[in-house]
Amino acid sequence: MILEFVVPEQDTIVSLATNAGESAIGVIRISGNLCIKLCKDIFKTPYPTPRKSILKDYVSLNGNFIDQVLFVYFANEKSYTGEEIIEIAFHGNPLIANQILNDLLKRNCRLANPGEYTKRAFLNGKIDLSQAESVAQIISAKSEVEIEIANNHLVGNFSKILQDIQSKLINLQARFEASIDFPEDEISSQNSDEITNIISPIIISINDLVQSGKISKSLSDGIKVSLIGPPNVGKSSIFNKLLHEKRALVDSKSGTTRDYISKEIVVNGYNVEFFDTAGIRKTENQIEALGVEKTFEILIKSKIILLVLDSSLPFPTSFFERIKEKIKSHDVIIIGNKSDLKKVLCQNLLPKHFSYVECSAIEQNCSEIITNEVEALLNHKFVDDYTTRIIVNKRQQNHLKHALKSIEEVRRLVNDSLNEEIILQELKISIGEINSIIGIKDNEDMLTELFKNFCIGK
Ligand SMILES: Nc1nc2c(ncn2[C@@H]2O[C@H](COP(=O)(O)OP(=O)(O)OP(=O)(O)O)[C@@H](O)[C@H]2O)c(=O)[nH]1
Ligand SMILES: [Mg+2]
Repeated sequence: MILEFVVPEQDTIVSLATNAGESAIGVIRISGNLCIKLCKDIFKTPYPTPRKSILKDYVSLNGNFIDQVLFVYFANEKSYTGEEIIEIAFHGNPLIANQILNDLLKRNCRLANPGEYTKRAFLNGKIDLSQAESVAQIISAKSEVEIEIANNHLVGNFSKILQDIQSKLINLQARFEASIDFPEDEISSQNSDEITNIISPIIISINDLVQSGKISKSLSDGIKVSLIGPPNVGKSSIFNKLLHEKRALVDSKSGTTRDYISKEIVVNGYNVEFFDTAGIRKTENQIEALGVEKTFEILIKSKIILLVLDSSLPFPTSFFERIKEKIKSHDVIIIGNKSDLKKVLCQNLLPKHFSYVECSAIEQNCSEIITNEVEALLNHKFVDDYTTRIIVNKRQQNHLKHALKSIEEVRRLVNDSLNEEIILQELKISIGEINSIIGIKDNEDMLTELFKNFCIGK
């Protein structure tokens, strides 16, 4: 492990921890070694019991009563930042917040920078860097699944995997160093098999983590799910049912929808953007033809396609001919709509590898039937494969990719029984990359870049 020497942060920082605006209660948080003095000077409580709310008048330095507040003191060994903390809950008026903040600045505190509390928690060894990042992810998450994943990182499940990889790599490093220092311990071909057996599972687990990075963007941006099908099959009717509002125009004439429309909704924790599109058919109408072109643009961008068919009509052969190449690499759910009418559609003609559900857009349970299918597919696609629910962000993914490259190189060099010094060099690169995810404390530029995206007060 790399030994770090960290200079403790000296300033006592202060900021509003809640939103700046009218609210029932506002909270100001102070972190640093002035806290005990502030308890004594402001609240006449020189020995506050940690983690206990105390009701006091907040009286400013120049003797003015500002507000009746509740304050809580946290001792440094049991606080978020690893320093002494005071949280002051006041009546949620922005004017009161300003008065208290100004008074604290006069008492030698300074305003906190974005993410500075979490940065201090990291520097004081309360959390590692990947956990610090998960704090920001929890706050900015757009879907419940993201919150669940970020919480999983915060409790250290991701860190545990990294530490496990790290300790295996460090053991290997020690072996190679020994064999360089004591050539009689040279890595034999028998040893080389053993080393390959250690490295291969590491490669698999890093590769899994790298792959998980691909989905973090989809989860935060919203997952595009489009309703595609021939005209008049009920795409717009289903779209309205999914949204629980009459958003799209519905008509018995074919070719009603021209421009696509979309709306984001939360489907069982996932942030999903549904698209209603123009029905696909050959048409002389120029506007409708342009609409069909747009449908194909949306189709390409979609993660999931809800292929809507009218189950009361025969299998639409020419429609399938036209789209089969285009949907080949997509996740598709075929929806046999209009199940309230007599079924004519021959299910045997449908591609077997897509799932198929029937529903009726004029019945109540339509939305539930479809969202259950979508959720099952999303769970399978995004979460089930990552049973540990660990999904890496872009920064972590980059370090993992570099680590992977070096470890694969180590495996190749070991198999070819090449020079141990070169192997050791590659091994050290991979250890350095893993270290950068957990966090090296002396890289100020990297820390500044990472914490600047946090909100103030966190
Ligand atoms: N019986 C029955 N009629 C339906 C159902 N879903 C839609 N319809 C009717 O089918 C017609 C077409 O519905 P739309 O939702 O406009 O179909 P669409 O696929 O969006 O059509 P285009 O925009 O023209 O491509 C309307 O008259 C709807 O009322 C259903 O489940 N059962
Ligand atoms: Mg329509």
